[in-house]
Amino acid sequence: MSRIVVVSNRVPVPAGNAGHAGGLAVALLGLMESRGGLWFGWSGAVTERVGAPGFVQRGAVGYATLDLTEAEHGGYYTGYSNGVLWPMLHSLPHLMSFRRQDLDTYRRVNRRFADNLVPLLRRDDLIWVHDYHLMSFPAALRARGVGNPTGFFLHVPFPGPEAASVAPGIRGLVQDLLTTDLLGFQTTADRDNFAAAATGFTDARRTGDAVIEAGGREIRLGVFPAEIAAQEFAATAAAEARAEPARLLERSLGGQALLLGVDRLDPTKGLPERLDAFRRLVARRPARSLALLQIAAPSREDVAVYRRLREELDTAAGAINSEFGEPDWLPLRLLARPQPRETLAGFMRQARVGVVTPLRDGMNLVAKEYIAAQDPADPGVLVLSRFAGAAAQLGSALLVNPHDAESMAEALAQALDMPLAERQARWQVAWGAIAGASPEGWGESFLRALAPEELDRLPVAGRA
Ligand code: ADQ
Repeated sequence: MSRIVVVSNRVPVPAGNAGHAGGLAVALLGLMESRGGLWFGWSGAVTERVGAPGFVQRGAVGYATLDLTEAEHGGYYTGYSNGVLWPMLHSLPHLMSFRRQDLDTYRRVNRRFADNLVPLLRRDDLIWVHDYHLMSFPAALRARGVGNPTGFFLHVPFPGPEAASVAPGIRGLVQDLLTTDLLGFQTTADRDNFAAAATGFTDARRTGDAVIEAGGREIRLGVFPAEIAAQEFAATAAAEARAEPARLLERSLGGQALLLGVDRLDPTKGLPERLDAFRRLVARRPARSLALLQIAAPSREDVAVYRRLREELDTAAGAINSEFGEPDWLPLRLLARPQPRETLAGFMRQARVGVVTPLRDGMNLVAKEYIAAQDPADPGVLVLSRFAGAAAQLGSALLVNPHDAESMAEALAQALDMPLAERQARWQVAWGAIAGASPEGWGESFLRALAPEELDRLPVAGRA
């Protein structure tokens, strides 16, 4: 049976046997453990000495990781991946900051990763590359003679060709991706945008909904929406709603309706726009009737845009509280700290409204987590950006345009006032869309598409 080789920028090396990583990482791990696998990528460390990959074996899974030098980290990770590709792929070109040498470093690091993976490969490995940090990696493997089935999954959106073309270097990277066998996307829109870019930027031809022909080869395109462990998350939420953090939160609310936002502190998540909508909502509702808890975990703090966003949010939050607060009540609680996943599940179950309003998002797993966390007898309402990939599956949420603060405020009010029967009906539809899915099922469907001949040999989701 083929071994799975996962390649991603960060590698969730378990700290010990009891160590665990979050979400999709855990799911992929489950798949790899059942067949044996290798996980390859950056260690997370920045050093001046770059040598052979470090290697750790945990059960059937081996982790091979490389350190980055300071210059590589600055050019490949902070510079081109997060300073150019991330904003472009999320259609926020004004946040791009391009330096020619960063693109060179990006390509060089992708090649160095390939140089270090090649000696570890076996003839029948299935190679699965993840995300925008590694767009030239598949071509680097091919250039080194690797002919194994190779798939690539993009976790973030892909914009239309004109929007994509603003990122210097993107044409070459699209070309590089056409050396794979399978390209996976979160939504059909992302798939179609990529296909348009591929046919526009290169000699490739789209010969079917799910096929591109380039260089005399066929590259398959697939849509694989990322999933959560919905049943498990629902059980956690039900248990955690009775635990200490949720009880303390409830007591502090004293009957106010809770609105909840949970995000990484990132310009794509639409946080200033969300606070603007919330300010308009607060202005219209009686004092002490509601509270927004916005949890925004800092990320990429070495990128200037992210530091400025933090300041902007702090200022906006202060302004809302100083304008509308009372001696005994503040409408907004902004926490720039991550919270344990279980605690978040309990908070989500308590929240009357889940506010998930990114400007753009590949999927947004928080939207799915919020649905999974609800009490079916008395569910809250999800207010969801129509520009999150999740909107394709969760159409029964209140869908909003995050650029329209006024209508977002109206949607928040509608959510707060929604009668029980409508809340239940909307929630049932949303739950129906995610209840049977799992991250394991997601991983399996990608691997089955990559290697159809192994169809019967892959484990089936839900079966032990
Ligand atoms: P992310 O942009 O990181 O992922 P998302 O899918 O929303 O975004 O969340 C990932 C996980 O982090 C969720 O399980 C969430 O609960 C957790 N999380 C978020 N904020 C947190 C906080 N403040 N404290 C603690 N935990 C928090 C990328 C893409 C997404 C895509 C995923 C998976 O950008 O669009 O859904 O990959 O493919």
